[in-house]
Amino acid sequence: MESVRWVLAAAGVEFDEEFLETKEQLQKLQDGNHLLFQQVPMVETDGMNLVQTRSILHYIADKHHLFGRDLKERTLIDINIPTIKKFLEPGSKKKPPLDDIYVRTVYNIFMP
Ligand SMILES: N[C@@H](CCC(=O)N[C@@H](CS)C(=O)NCC(=O)O)C(=O)O
Repeated sequence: MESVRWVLAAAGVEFDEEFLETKEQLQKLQDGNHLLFQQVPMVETDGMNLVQTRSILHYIADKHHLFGRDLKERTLIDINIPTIKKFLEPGSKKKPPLDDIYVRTVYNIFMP
């Protein structure tokens, strides 16, 4: 979910967050048919209940022109999303290996 907050912030979109703190809150969403696969995160936007983190990221980034100018850029971004999620998200338990070329590549792309 952190990555969804990031892309919303990068896009300058203001949003309200609802944190689920009890099983009953999740159950209520599931029972109300709000979640396509019965899982969160879910983002309500443009009349849709978007689920699946990567799809949410794609939608918001594409809508706000943050998802590359062409197919090559989009693919580069797409390739790097799992690495960003794994290593760079706050709270991530995995730390980037010092000499990992993959991680350096991501840093160079997003933090040149
Ligand atoms: N593939 C989903 C996975 C989402 C997921 O694992 N959600 C967990 C919470 S972090 C969930 O809703 N668990 C409740 C359940 O499966 O009943 C995504 O990428 O968003």
